[in-house]
Amino acid sequence: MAESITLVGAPFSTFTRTMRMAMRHLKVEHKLEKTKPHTKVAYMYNPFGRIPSLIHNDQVIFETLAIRDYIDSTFSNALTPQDLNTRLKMDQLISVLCDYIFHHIIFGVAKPREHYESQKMAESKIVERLKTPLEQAGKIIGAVDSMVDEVGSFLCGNKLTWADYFVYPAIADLFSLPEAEFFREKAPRLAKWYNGFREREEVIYTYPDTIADIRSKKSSL
Ligand SMILES: N[C@@H](CCC(=O)N[C@@H](CS)C(=O)NCC(=O)O)C(=O)O
Repeated sequence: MAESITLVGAPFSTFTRTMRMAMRHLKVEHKLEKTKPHTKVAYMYNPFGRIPSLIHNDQVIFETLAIRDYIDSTFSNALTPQDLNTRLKMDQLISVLCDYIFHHIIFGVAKPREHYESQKMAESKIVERLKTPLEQAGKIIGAVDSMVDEVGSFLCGNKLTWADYFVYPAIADLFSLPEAEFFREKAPRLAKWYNGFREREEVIYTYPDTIADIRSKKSSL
């Protein structure tokens, strides 16, 4: 029987993009069933209505950490380092992304900015409202930066790992905000890594319809 592999998610979703990039890099052929969070389709595969979910033949896997484990165990574990110290660094970065980066930077700055812009709030007022959350976000991104290896092209040094695919989509979206320069200054190692990583084929392939892409189209109008 031919393999059937479907990722259920949306191009703008950072966690969906993580999986799309990783599977493309690992040459796991799959189709993308496009759905937003909290649709009927999203709830069919995830009791919380979140995305992404992975469907492999009759098996449904939701939550990206479980999807990562499934890909490692079923298709290829090339993105998980065998060396304990590199693996610990990778897991710490993924955990930091799912917690601090999401809570304090995405939900603290990026989403409120999106909301204020959709309400046509004046830019000066947005800047004023974001002042305190941005200070907090600056501390967080600075702390993340200190975790990035100084040598090598990847977050964990010379080894491409899951951490690169987890962290990249959120950073790419953050670097598309008017606050990008502030973030780059607070996180020079992340900025350097981002500048190299953004040229990769799987990164370019998954760029259309991301938040960064949508914002770049808006600003060129
Ligand atoms: N813990 C979930 C997080 C997934 C997640 O939050 N996905 C976002 C899209 S990137 C979503 O579905 N958001 C809808 C919401 O926050 O209610 C996982 O690892 O899969």
